[in-house]
Amino acid sequence: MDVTLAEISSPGRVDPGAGITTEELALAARNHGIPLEALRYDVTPLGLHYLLIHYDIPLIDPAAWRLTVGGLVGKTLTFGLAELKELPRRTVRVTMECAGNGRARLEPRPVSQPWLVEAVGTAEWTGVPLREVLAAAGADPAAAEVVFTGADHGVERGVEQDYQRSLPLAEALRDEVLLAYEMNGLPLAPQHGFPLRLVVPGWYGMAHVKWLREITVVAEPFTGFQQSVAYRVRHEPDEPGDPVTRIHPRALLVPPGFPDFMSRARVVRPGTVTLEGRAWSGRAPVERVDVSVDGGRTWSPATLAEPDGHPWAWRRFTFEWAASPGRHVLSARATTANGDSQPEGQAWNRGGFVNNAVQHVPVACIAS
Ligand SMILES: Nc1nc2c(c(=O)[nH]1)N[C@H]1C(S)=C(S)[C@@H](COP(=O)(O)O)O[C@H]1N2
Ligand SMILES: [Mo]
Repeated sequence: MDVTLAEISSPGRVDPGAGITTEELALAARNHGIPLEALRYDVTPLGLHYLLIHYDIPLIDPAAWRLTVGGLVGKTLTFGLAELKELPRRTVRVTMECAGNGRARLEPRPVSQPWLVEAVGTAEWTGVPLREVLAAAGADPAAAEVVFTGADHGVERGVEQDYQRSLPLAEALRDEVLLAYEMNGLPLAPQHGFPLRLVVPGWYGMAHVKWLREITVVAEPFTGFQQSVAYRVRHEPDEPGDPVTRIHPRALLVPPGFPDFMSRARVVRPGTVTLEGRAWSGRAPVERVDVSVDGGRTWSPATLAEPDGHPWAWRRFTFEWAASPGRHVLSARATTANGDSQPEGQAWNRGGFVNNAVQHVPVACIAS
């Protein structure tokens, strides 16, 4: 009997049931999040950064690998890895977050990678500014977009594809957009895009195309699957929806005290507990963080670390909490210089994108 891609590929769907499926469990086991205690580090140590991989990690021989830069350019260029490393290099510290972070808390639940809040990490990316490569090829300044193609291949909702995303030309030409070949000072790991990935500071993760093999300058807005079908905020399945672009503000607490193994419930001792966390946004700098220790009824300003010259990375905050015996619910909420903040309720959409609802951390304060 013949079988078609449409038969083996899962449709886009929302699940009114309470429990996640084994398909979602399999995705969650492949694509791990940051252990929340690792929010303590300014730069996420290698291996603790979250991962999101749609298909398989491609096996790439760096000696044979080439990047092609073509489309609306004066001259189509190909680069080997050593040639790219001879171009000007720059390091940028970037907080990256998956657009689906927060999805698993939505009701009904969009069926996909079931992130709670842990799809975030901060890395020091080193590479050549994309604009250098576009200038070398003579990209047409009147072009609309630049399309980035990865070496990974799969099928999604019945559509066979290479992973591809585009950026408007003006975004592609920003100084801090990189073709990165190093992460935290080491060659990219296979799971993070070896040998080369795009890094677009401020944008949700889907824009940072891994395992880059081709860059194409185009005259019309790109309409590939990951641009016009996936990564759109939709309430109805058949509406065009709004594209997901820059990271909305979010603050997360380092889980205080110590955890229960299974439930992850937190235990602290009575007395002064220094709460700490990280806050970020790709839309405007985070300007304040407020903390609640009573389930969001009252809020007090946290102390924000001074800006440290890394405008695309998260900011640390601290808060002194006088913990008394009993049950408590802790929360943190980020606000940007634009007055952009985090909602109390869930911003539901079919894909489960951009759910930056305020986090609630239940804590039991128990005398030893
Ligand atoms: N080629 C390719 N690039 C990709 C992806 C992918 O599946 N294939 N996943 C994207 C998504 S959805 C995210 S959130 C980030 C995750 O990057 P990381 O795994 O290095 O944290 O990579 C993006 N780049
Ligand atoms: Mo993502």
